[in-house]
Amino acid sequence: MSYRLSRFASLVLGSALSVTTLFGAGELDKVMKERGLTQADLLAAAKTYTPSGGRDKYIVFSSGGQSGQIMVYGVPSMRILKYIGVFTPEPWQGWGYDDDTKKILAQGNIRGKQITWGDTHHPALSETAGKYDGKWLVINDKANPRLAVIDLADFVTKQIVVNPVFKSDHGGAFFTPNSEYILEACQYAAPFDNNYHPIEEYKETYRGGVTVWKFDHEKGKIIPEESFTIEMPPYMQDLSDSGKAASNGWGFTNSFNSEMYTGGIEKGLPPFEAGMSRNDTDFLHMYNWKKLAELAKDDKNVKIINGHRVIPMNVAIKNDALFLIPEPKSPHGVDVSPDGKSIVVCGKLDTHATVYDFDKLMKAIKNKDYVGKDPYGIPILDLKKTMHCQAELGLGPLHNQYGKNWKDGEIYTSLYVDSQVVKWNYKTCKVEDRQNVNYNIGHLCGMEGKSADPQGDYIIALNKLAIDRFNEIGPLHPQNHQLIDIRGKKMQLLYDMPVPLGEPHQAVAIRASKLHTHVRYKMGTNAFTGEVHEGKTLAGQEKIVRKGNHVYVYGTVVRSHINPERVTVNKGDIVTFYLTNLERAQDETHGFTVDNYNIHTSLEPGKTVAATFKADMEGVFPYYCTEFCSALHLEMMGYLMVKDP
Ligand code: CUK
Ligand code: CUA
Repeated sequence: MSYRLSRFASLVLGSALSVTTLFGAGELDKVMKERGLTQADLLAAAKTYTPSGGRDKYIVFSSGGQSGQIMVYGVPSMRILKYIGVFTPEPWQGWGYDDDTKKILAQGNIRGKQITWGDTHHPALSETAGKYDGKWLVINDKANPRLAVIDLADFVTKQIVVNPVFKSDHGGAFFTPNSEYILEACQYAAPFDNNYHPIEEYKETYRGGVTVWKFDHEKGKIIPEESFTIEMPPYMQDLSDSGKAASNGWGFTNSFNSEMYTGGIEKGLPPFEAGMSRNDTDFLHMYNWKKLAELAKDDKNVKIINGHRVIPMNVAIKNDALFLIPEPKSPHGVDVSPDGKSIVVCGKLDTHATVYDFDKLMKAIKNKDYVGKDPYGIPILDLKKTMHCQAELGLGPLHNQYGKNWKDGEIYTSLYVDSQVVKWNYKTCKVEDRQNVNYNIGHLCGMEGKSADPQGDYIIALNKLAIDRFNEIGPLHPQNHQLIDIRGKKMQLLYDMPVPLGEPHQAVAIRASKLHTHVRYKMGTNAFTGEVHEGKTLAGQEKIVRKGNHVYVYGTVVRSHINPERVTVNKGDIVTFYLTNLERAQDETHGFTVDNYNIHTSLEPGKTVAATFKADMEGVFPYYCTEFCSALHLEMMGYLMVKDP
């Protein structure tokens, strides 16, 4: 081993011991040679490698895109820890295969129709004074406009709500600074009612908007009855952010298609992408959700559509609660600074990021300093007078995250077309560093990088394409999340993580120390409601009860048996298995299935579940525990016998 290398390795290992004593002569050198590793690789490895039993500093919640789920991983190890079943059935967790989870999934039915997939985009962590409090996680489904609430005490989805007026969403979920509300912006404009309206009546009958969902921060429940939607023009609303600190009370949502173009490629008209991007600017929407929430309580300020309160544009305008500001061509991300004073918008067809000054926005509003009104009468503020500066970043700027030195202007922006992360200063609008990523980055994820308390340390590039980064696995490639060290003056790329679960759009990271999860449930808990389960059964209470043609099995599971072990029913009976896991030991989960009946449950210690099905097939059906829980796991079984009476 060369002198330089062993010196370097001692540095990396933080030890004065010579590397030769640690590894035997030349061991490290040999491995490096064999694997073609450079010294930079070694340093990156030392920064990410987590020895067995080690923990990560941060936990990341990433959207699962088309999987309709959420992926959880640790930083800096980039080890995947869990997929959380959200909008899509997830068999391991029994999500969608037992009664209790089916009930939650059914909350997401749209007009009575069951939807078994979702397109998750933007996870959001609940906040207290703009800082992540580690209690709740909310995510949107763009395809079927819904929000889901995940309880961070057990990483389980507890509620799904359907947007009553939108036909798609995108700019959500975003918590207001004390989690009073969750903002969810529309994407593709459509009629708010459920009727047919010809596209020729686009300007009159199609609408965009932002739904302001009331959130019970204590209970972690969205309260639809106390929620409302702000009607907006049929510009395609896009990403949003909630104001905080200085700008608390305001929401910001950008848009594309201020042209209100309606397509028609089949008729020889320009395609959507051409018609929608003619204007040099689109509109940043700025709305006072706090004021509108008060107004929405009064019946005379709202119209009811699909049983939901909608504040018409004219009411918002009259109350000085809705404004537009021009923003560069087809913007995507809008990201409010930790102090709420700067609003950074990226125009994805423009090379610039635009920094708006909240004080200037307020001044323009106060002085009624409008450059005009849009066709719906919404006042338009002056871009030049409300802007702080514009930074020329490169091609395809999309999203922003703030660094630890945000007070001095530290910010990071993703460039989709240039495949770069740019470090720049939003106070001076000067570029400071660039890091190439592989390839075509969408969002980027800082460590609490959009809260009031950015931690710095890392940026994760959520790349849309992986191309040549991993082993070949067929035409459908994984996505590539790249971990970047931002602690130094120059960014350093540390690690590529393949993501094999749909396209993650946005991810949010929280300090692991802020999460306080249960190890087990209180005995007999329905994990999805947090209440005592109706089927709670303790040791010695096991029984089989018949009520008419409905057979209820009150059972227990504990290493290494299921009690009861034989259940005999008549063909055509309805069967409900109530099962309680009596274990108190950490990680002693049992699973349960009845073969051929499409039933599966996960029974973490203390949990009770119900699984109901119609015994419509005659025969003998083994049931068994699906988790290898003990040396006698295979013996943890029983028989369901279905006879023709
Ligand atoms: S995103 Cu949803 S289109 Cu840039 Cu927030 Cu990927
Ligand atoms: Cu319980 Cu296997």
